[in-house]
Order: sequence, then structure tokens, then C-alpha cells
Amino acid sequence: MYRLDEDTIINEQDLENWRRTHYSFQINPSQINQTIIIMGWISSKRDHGNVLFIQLRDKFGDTQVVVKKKGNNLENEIFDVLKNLKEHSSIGIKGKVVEQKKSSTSVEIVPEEIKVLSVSTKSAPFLTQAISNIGIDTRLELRALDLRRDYLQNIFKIRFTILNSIREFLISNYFIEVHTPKMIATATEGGAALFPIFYYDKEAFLAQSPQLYKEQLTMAFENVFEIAPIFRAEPSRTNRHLSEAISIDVEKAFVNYHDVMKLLDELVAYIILKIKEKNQTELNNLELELPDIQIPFPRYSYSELVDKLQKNHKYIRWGDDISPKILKDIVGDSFYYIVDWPLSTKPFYVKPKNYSDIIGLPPNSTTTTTTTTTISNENQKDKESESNRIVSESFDLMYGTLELSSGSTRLNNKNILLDNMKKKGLNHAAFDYHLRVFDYGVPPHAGFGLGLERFIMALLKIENIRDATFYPRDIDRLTP
Ligand code: AMO
Repeated sequence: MYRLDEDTIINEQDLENWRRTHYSFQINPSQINQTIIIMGWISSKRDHGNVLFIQLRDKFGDTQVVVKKKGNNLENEIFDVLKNLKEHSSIGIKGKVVEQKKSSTSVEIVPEEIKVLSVSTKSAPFLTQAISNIGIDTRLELRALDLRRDYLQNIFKIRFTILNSIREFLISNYFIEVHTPKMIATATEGGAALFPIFYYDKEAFLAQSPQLYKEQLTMAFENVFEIAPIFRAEPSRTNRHLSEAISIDVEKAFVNYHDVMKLLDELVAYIILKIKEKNQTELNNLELELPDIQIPFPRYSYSELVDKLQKNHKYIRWGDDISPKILKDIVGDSFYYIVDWPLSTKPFYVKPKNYSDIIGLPPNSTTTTTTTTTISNENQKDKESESNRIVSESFDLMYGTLELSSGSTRLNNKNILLDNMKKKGLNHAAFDYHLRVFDYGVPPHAGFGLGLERFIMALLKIENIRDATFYPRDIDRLTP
């Protein structure tokens, strides 16, 4: 029982044997005069004195409910309850379908019985309909309510299409979906920081990526993909980093980085096609048009970009990571690749363009991989002559200044892998569990990791990556 004010008491009721007979999208003029049961929450109310219009929302949209104060006891009671219920309250309505030319479905519901299932006792701090100007932190504190808003509903419906189309595309290209451990023993991604955890009596980490496992699985299944969380202890507060993100990891045997770039081109094209096919309503609601893309996406070599950048940014040296900010000057707002990165900027499993290069790699010429800009050690870089610029078979897929994916051909020769690890200062023994499979014929392979939230951000022009995920995790947020 809820006392809404001095005079108004509303009783909450059990569901009992009430079950929805129709979702909003299933209601149409063919049911006129039928009695149906609808359920949902009040998304908006219009009070015209003796007539009340309620929009009852379910997972597919709104149904208009109209109730008049007529002097009949039952109708008056329903009128009073609905008039006093706040938006977001959950109710069930048993009522008659009647014609209403002005409503979008050409019908509306006149209630005969109502069940108040859960009373909203507070006014929502943000509206159901409008894109709120309220700060994202206020919204995140009540995320489940926030997710009811039209803006986010549209985004998450498209997200669902993206995930489905990725699965469709990869499965039709002979990939199998896998799952790899998320509690692991070693780092894989160089500079990206780890979350340590207690694993019984040992120190372990949350996986930064499924990298080593997806590589191993090419031995058994050739073409594998995983859609799962990756964990990155990101100390910075940005609009494009999460501490827990969803990565679409793809790995394929008997190919190199050119082949998987082609696969990624085709994957992106397929996703865009599917969104256009399935989510036109959501795109219209968001007032968005997806880009008309042409594949293959342009490919710029790292060296070429550095040469261009150096014209305006004298401090940039070959071997530095490229900051997205400075890329702004030379790239448009679309998809492109940066290929052939310095080996020193990439993790240990990435293949150099020439095997012979790595054998002659000077000691300490490597820097750890970072996902942010590193202004390199000037002295070290000064010493780096053009002749020992070691290039890797690698790529980043970008959208404007946003990195969406990284990929590469991987080292599959154990000796060279060991050598590269040594140059990167990694302890072989810690990776024994991984290295031992290289004694048994690991096929040549290549792959990539595509950040789901980053991809959604780029396609749907979302300003803050937090709105591309349900419950974001960042340096300041572990709840809800
Ligand atoms: P990388 O570290 O570049 O590569 O990650 C791949 C992609 O994952 C996304 N991503 C993130 N998204 C949001 N918040 C983060 N903190 C975050 N970190 C990464 C980005 C990025 O491009 N193992 C390799 C992939 C491979 O070579 O297969 C890897 O993890 O979109």
C-alpha cells in the first residue's frame, strides 16, 4: 500500500494469473472490440480534466490508453488510480481495443480493469522522452531508468543488430565462436595496465585480451572468434576508454594481416548493411544516416603519416605512437587503416615484416606498447637510424581520430618469438604455458580485436563511450 499524499492511497497488487496477451506492436485495428491485456510502465500522461491519456510502454513501444471520468464507479476508480500514478509506475491493463484514427496504431485501449504492479514513488530525475541535458553521472546512478530513455533504447537496439550481424558474418565465413579464460597468469598487451586479482594463493590478472588463447585455438579450429569483456586498468578519465570493454576478437589460420584487413573491411560493410536493413526506425529516431562506405578502406603506412605529421609537429619521431589529436589535421571523419607500425610500438606476438630484421634488432630498441601517446626518449630515438626502422605486419583501423581495432600477422616461429620476447624484456618462463604449443606446428595466423563500444561510438556519433555500454566501468565507477 502506498500513501502518495494525505488523501491518496494506492495498493500494489500481485500479478496472479494476469499475463500480457499483446505487445504494443501486435495491437492493430483487427482487434477492435476485443478485450486484451497489456503490461508495461507509464511513459507519459496527458490530463485533460475529465479525460486522461496514458502512454503505456513495453519493450517495443507505446500503446495509448484513454480513460474518461464518467460517473460510473468502476471507471472513476480506474481514472483516479491512473491520475495519481507517477510516470514509470508498472501496471497491467485489461481493456477494450477501440478505434482511434489519431493514434499512430489507429487504435487505443479503454481500460476495464487495472492492476497496479509497482508504484513509482519518486519523480524521475530525467525524462523518458527527451535526450536529457543532465550530466552522465546522474544518469548512470540510475542506469536502469536511464536505459528506458528513447535515445539509449535506439542505441542498444542497434548494438544488438551489430552483435548478431558479426556472428552471422563470421559463422558464414567458417569461424567458430570460442570462450577463453578471463582470469589469467600473464600480461599480453604490453603497456595496457592489468587488474591484479587473488586466485586462491596466487596473484593473477583479469585478461587484457584473449590474445594468446585465440592464437592457440587456431591450432585446433583454424578460424575462431570471441565476443567478450577485456579488462584494462585505464588511469585516465576520457570519453573513449573503459576499464571493462567488449572486444570482438578474430583469429584466422594460414593467412596474414592483409587477409584479415580484407575480412575486417567486409565485416564492417556487412554490419552497416544490416543496420540499414533492420534499424531504419532507430536511425530515423536518432536522426542519423550511416556513412556510405567503400571497401577496401584506405591504408596509410605509419611512415607516410609520420612524414606528413612532421611538417606541422616537428617533435614527432619515427617510433612514437601517433596521438589521435594530431591526426585530426590529416584525416577525415571516416574509416581508414594505419598499417606497418614500428615493431617497437606493438606487443611481442606481432610479426616483423622481415624475419631477418628481428634477429638484428639492437638491444633495448623496443618500447612498451601504449594505447596513448608516448613522446619517446629523444636520445634513444636520435640514435635510431633509418636502417634499423623495424616495421611490423600490423594495422589499426581508425574512424577519424578514434582507434577501433588493432590487428597483425602473428609470430608463429618459436625461436623468433623467444627472441622478440627477450628484446622486450619479457620473462620466458612466465609464458611457458603458451610457448610450449609452438613445439607442435602452430600455423601461420593473423587476427584483430575490434572494440565494440568504440565501433558503436563511431557509427552512431556517440560522444561518450559510456553510452555505448550498459553499466560502464571506469576509474571512478564500480557501481551500479
Ligand atoms: P588493442 O589493445 O589495440 O589490441 O585493443 C583492441 C581494441 O579494443 C578496444 N579497446 C578499448 N575500448 C575501450 N576502452 C578501452 N580501455 C580499450 N582498450 C582497447 C579498441 C582497440 O582498438 N590483442 C590485440 C588485438 C589483436 O591484435 O588481435 C589488442 O588487444 O577499440
